[in-house]
Amino acid sequence: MPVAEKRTTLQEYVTSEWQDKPQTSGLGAVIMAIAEGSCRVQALVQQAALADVLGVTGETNIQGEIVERLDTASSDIFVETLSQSGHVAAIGCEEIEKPVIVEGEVADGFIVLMDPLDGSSNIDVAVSIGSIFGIWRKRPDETVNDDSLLRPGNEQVAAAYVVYGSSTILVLATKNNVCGFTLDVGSGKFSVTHPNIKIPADCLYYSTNEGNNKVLDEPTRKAITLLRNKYSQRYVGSLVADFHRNLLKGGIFAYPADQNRKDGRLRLMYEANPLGFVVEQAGGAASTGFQRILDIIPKQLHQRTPLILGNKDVVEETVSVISAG
Ligand code: P6P
Repeated sequence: MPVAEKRTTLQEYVTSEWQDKPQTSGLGAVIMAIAEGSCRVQALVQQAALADVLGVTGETNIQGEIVERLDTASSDIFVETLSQSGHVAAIGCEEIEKPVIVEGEVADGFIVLMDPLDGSSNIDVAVSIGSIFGIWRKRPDETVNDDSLLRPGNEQVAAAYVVYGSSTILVLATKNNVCGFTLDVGSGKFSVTHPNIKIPADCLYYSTNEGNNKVLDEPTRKAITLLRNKYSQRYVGSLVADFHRNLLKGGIFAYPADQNRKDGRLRLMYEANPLGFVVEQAGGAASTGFQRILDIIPKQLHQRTPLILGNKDVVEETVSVISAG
């Protein structure tokens, strides 16, 4: 019986990779806070699934209420673990209208923007969902206020997402390094399973809601047709699940602007920016169709954006068609 190799845990990874580097000291504590919160959210997501079975009597309000509670519960969990990390100065969250300013002096504080549970409406059909985090270092000597969170994605120092699927995987990106960790539910520890992630050279999939074709403008409709003619369609309807598959297998995700959503559907600060950071560090690209996502100067915490991200050559080709007018 082969002896299972000892995998590097997330704690060992952040300690060995970052502990003594000034530009990342403290960042490890933020990542471990995300990991701790993810363990707790994963347990809730499983419970909600079981609760859904209990709700089989058709009382959809039970599931509806549980799913709603799950969004709020996930938000509360991550606000708690991040605030207690001792290295987070402020938190922006899809579930919370205003920024959470963490009390007390935080020397080397980070600012975290998060979608604590994206795609939670998929829980009642047992589809993978996820949590998404963008991490910025607060400016030196800055007294953090609401405007401190409106930073362009190109100033992120790290980003992470967790996909709660057939396994629970945390993907962590820092400059030029993307690494995946899988949760051992028994021990509650994440260990390295996907070192040095790079998006494959060949694009296999395109992920878009084909039902929106009727409301796309002509150049965008043409761009989607080109994708349809070249790649296989894979669309879960859960951003993190679609993105994670495309990152590992090669693919492009597109939620462009349309007649009903002039600014797109997805959120800039805690969906597009973090995933745009991850995909760029893995060799891919992220665009609105007209502009690099990470270069957008944000105006509002919850502003939306069109989002096209994945294989760099395919994103660039898609953008050239969309922006040709
Ligand atoms: P549509 C889930 O609600 C979500 O915010 C993302 O996770 C997902 O990519 C998108 O919406 C799906 O939107 O319009 O295709 O249902």
